[in-house]
Amino acid sequence: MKLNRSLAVVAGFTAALQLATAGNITGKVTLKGTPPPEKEITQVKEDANCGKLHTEAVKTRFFVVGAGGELADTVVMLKGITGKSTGAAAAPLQVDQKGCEYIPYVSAAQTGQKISVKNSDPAMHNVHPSPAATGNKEENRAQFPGGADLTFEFPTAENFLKFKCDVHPWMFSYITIVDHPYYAVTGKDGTFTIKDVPAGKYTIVAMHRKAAPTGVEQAVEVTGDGAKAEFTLEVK
Ligand SMILES: [Cu+2]
Repeated sequence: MKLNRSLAVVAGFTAALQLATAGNITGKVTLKGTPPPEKEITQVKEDANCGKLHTEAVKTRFFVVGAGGELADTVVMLKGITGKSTGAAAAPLQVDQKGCEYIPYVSAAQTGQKISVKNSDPAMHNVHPSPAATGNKEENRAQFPGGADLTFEFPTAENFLKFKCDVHPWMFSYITIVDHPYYAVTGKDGTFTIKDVPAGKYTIVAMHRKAAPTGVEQAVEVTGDGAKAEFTLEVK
């Protein structure tokens, strides 16, 4: 009887350890094919305030891709998880307006996480998130040079929520709102790391605004050693 109880305690402890196991999902997103050349945004140099902030032509940022096809600005996240946001406790996502462009162009935040928008320009901007999902509020807020950072947050998951500027019609930023912390956005080397994913089987999705706007999915199993996921997206 005593032995059985000890075994039960050991079994319970082992189960708790397994539950607590988590790992990182790492991987890379590669673009197959040659993307169309980026176009110059001629309005920038024609603008009295913004033109002088650049010495080189400002171009669209549809495909930020390396020599080996490494694809930036891809949102990679676990699918089908809701109500797990830790956004309220997370550090704000920082977005800047510099040279009359939003930086970053593509990013992601959690539901309830603060999104802090800065104006580093000697020009006025008008920060205008225009969400599509129910519950996410459209706002339109002027921001003068040297003005305080503006803060936004959204309660509903939404892919590529568009921020625009009503003063400069070429300015866009796309922020994907996720209802859990298991996401990442690829950098210029195409890689991503989704940290501390509890062990288990998931569907992981990679979304790129031009190459995979509705996402490409694959199955992934996370163990204590983590998991790997490689994506190849095609130019459409
Ligand atoms: Cu602007």
